[in-house]
Amino acid sequence: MQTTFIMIKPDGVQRGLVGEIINRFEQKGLRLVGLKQLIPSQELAAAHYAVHSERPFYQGLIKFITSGPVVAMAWRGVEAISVARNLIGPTNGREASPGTIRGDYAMDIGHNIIHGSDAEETADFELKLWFEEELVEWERSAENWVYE
Ligand code: IDP
Ligand code: MG
Repeated sequence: MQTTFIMIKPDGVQRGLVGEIINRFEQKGLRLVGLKQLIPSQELAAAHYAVHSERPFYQGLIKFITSGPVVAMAWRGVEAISVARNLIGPTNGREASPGTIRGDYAMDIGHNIIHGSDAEETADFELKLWFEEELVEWERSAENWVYE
């Protein structure tokens, strides 16, 4: 089992895609173990995107992520990190395949609706950063039907 950090970015919230996106993760069979809406502070956004701090798009990215509410989530399942990345699709919405979240809803590389952790170490770091210890431990009864 892995837990991955997923964030619906301000464009996804403003465009009314919160329910649609949660639905996709839920119906896939992942278990929701953390959920909150917040307007990220400068500090939180900077910590989250620290790896990109030298990139030319960094200032614009921080401005975008702090511009309004995001929906932060934690989803758990077998290989949840790669499963979620596959649901999300590649960074550039124009290149993402239909059927993926970015492929279906995004036309831009920056405004691309959603974030998902890319590895176990980044998932651990991001979950701690956004949720500290607030994740919810529970068993999803449907998992007996999701997994053999
Ligand atoms: P990812 O979200 O698919 O993992 P990363 O390369 O980690 O993509 O970049 C983090 C975020 O930074 C992207 O989701 C996107 O919002 C933004 N970003 C990445 N590359 C560009 C760019 O070339 N121009 C503008 N924004 C970008
Ligand atoms: Mg990334």
